Amino acid sequence: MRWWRDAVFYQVYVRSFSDSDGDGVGDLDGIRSRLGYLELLGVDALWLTPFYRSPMTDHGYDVADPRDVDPVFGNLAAFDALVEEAHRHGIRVTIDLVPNHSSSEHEWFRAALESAPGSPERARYHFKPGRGPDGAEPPNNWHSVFGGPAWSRVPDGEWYLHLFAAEQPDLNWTNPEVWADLEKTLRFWCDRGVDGFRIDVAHGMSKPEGLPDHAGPGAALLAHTDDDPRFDHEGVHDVHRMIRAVLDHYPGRMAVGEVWVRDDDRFARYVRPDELHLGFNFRLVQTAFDAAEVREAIEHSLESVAGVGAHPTWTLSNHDVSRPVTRYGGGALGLARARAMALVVLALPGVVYLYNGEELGLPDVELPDWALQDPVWERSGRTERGRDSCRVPVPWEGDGPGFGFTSGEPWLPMPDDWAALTVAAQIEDTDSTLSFFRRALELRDEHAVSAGSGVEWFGAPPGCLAFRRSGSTLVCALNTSDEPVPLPPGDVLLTSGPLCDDGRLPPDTAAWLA
Ligand code: TEU
Repeated sequence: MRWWRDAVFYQVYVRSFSDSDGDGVGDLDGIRSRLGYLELLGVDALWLTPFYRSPMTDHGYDVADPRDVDPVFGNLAAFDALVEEAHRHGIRVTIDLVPNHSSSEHEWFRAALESAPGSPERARYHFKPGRGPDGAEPPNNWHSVFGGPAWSRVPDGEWYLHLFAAEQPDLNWTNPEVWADLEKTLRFWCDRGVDGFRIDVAHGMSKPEGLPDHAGPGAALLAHTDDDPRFDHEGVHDVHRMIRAVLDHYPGRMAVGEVWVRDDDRFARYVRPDELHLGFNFRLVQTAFDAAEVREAIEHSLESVAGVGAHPTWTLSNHDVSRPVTRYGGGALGLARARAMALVVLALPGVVYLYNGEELGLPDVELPDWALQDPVWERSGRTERGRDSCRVPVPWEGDGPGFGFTSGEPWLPMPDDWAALTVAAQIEDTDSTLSFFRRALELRDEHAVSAGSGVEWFGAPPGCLAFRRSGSTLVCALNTSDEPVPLPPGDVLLTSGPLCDDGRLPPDTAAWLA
């Protein structure tokens, strides 16, 4: 049963979605209380970011116990209640797994620190002696994705590897116990009724033997280049085959990988028939609002996954990247473009992931220094502001400070002027971004779902594109040029903004026709 094939997933950044107990942090009961809203919005499934026991250095992506709920988010009973009630609303629940690393508070890492170099406790991580006199230099030149060296030293002089924060030691995927533990975690949550998993850093885990230096010019960069020895190592595909084999025992379960691999053909290897069901395509997150670039990104992405018989997965935003409204220029212009691009991705064949707040047209928030919490801020020596600005809590109703998200102080400050962006302010307004998304999801169900996996492109004026998903009646046209253009033939079903008086499609606008 491949329910996920044309599904619209909704990413819940648990910390920022809905707080039931007034501590300023979102939680599982908070999500449960909003299921009616999610059903109304029309999404098929949720992706919950990590809610496991964690010291929260990286807000849950530092997992101390992958089979328990952190008290700030609730408990296992609250999780079970959420899954059960979500299913009653016809919404599936998928959760986030973090197999590349654990928290430094995980019992394994604590045991490693208490054990001697060369011990089995240390063998679950990457501990190594340093280089240079007294081993005072890190074992290789790798950098952490968050900035600074990827190694930290422990009191006995050994170093351990962490591709992210020092509180996120990388697990050693040559160690059988590490494999067995992930398998146990997969089964634990499948047995509790989850419908699938998002695999964090799905291009990580396996490392090249001997952990050789990074040779290329990318050594000091945060971005992953194709020759980066830290990621996309051949051995990772065995991990995905193991994940797939476990899931195949449970009918209807799926896994989507967070695969930041630029080369389309290398990316497609993650979604081969015996590996992950889906892989996020991040090309559109990195593409400007430009029809030619958008079309190229779509064509390449479709081609690469079709080559392995897989299904594409589109997204415009998540908790790691600037929100589309801001990325596309901010203000009214950015919002118009974000809405237009939403119509493009929702008309494509494949799966779409929305990020909470995208349906409200939320922008990034410029936060004061004192409010910043992302470890990127400190680790980069306060040169990179990090990802907090796209993680500000969802405004539900009324006014600040909590806008119905919390009765207390939200964990990140919410802007004073968000009253017009709340769910309550938008839900009855037929012109709102929320109503626009609801209508788009409804029409997608009627016209585009279960159609073919290809795209037919139509001729379009410069700066524009027009396509139809094969087998579907729905045509999508996008105008990224400076001039109004004629619409393709057909009845207009929905537009991302008003059409010109003469019926043409204005700049920064998309339309669906049938
Ligand atoms: O992100 C992995 C990752 O590679 C990102 O850091 C990405 O390169 C960057 O954010 C792009 O701007 C995942 C999670 O999504 C992220 O929130 C975690 O911090 C990270 O893993 C570590 O678990």
